Amino acid sequence: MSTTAGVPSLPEVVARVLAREPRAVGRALRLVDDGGPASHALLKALWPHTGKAWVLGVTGNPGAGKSTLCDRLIAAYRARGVRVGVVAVDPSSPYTGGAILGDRIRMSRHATDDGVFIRSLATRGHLGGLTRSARDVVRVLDACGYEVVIVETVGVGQDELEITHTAHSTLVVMAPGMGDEVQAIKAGILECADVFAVNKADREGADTTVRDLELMISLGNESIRALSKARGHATHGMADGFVQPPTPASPDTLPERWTPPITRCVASRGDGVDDVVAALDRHRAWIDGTEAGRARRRARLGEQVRESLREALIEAAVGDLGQQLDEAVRAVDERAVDPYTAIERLVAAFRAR
Ligand SMILES: Nc1nc2c(ncn2[C@@H]2O[C@H](COP(=O)(O)OP(=O)(O)OP(=O)(O)O)[C@@H](O)[C@H]2O)c(=O)[nH]1
Ligand SMILES: [Mg+2]
Repeated sequence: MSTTAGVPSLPEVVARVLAREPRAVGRALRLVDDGGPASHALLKALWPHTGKAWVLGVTGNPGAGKSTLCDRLIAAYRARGVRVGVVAVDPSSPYTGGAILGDRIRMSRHATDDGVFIRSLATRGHLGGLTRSARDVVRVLDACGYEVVIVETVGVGQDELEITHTAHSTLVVMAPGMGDEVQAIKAGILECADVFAVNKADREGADTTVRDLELMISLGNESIRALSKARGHATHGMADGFVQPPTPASPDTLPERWTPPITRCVASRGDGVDDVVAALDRHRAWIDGTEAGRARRRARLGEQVRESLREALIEAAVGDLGQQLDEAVRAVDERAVDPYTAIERLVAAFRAR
């Protein structure tokens, strides 16, 4: 690896990133965000230094208080002396400066803390590649020695759901008084929730939201399995038994099966945040300390590998088949061939190369 015209070599870049030099980290993140061969070379070189971070997904409806709660979580982990990386996949997030002034002021206390690194990913311009980008950004932060990496996403859309597959634990933030919040959220998010936080508990309706969630968890077992199966997802709802009633367990014994606990908090005041942190600690212990937890971790890794493989295969096939692909589309359009035969031929042509 040679150094030409002031361009640092790969080992130099890696050394600077591992030393958490802010400019080097920023440049590395831009590189992996863009993707491509240079990014792969960097990610391969960083890989041996990854695997230490605990990745926490924070998701939920817009305005539920995700960023406010993240801010509290950062403070809680910093109080333990843990370095925290944050990836905010959310254009309206206070991290990006897009939202309320109060949030920006609150965030600034972390901006001056070199134990915290906050990166926002714009959802625009990422057609399909957002999941990959978020996953790779998480890996860079992991390699840099951020022991906790928080990924905040709005819980709508397939991309956002996929991003939660990157996480070891997923916190779903709900808020009362936003209409049909439980209904709106159940379809996709419920199946990936490890811990629920009913935020804005200072508002009317928090009890109802908690009750709705409890009911949904107790009734949801079968429907969640059916839903997951229909979508071909190996969610933990299937793998570990998303069951009710919750297994009572003393603080030092870990349950065989994980049932998402429902916590309440007022993130804006910091009330109840300790409970959220404790529930997350417990889930982390479960993931690391039980066979079911480890199986769940492997299942998510499997999903990530499949997602990456799908992307790589599509890219390779589109690149290799080029004109043949256009011809197949034309033939199907002219009804000269049925789409199934057309696909079979394309797959055969790709395999033969
Ligand atoms: N009353 C009340 N307001 C809160 C609480 N937590 C957050 N808020 C307010 O709710 C609004 C939205 O909070 P955010 O943290 O930006 O919510 P978010 O889920 O990150 O929002 P998006 O990223 O835009 O989806 C802000 O005005 C917060 O000050 C709470 O516990 N109680
Ligand atoms: Mg936000």
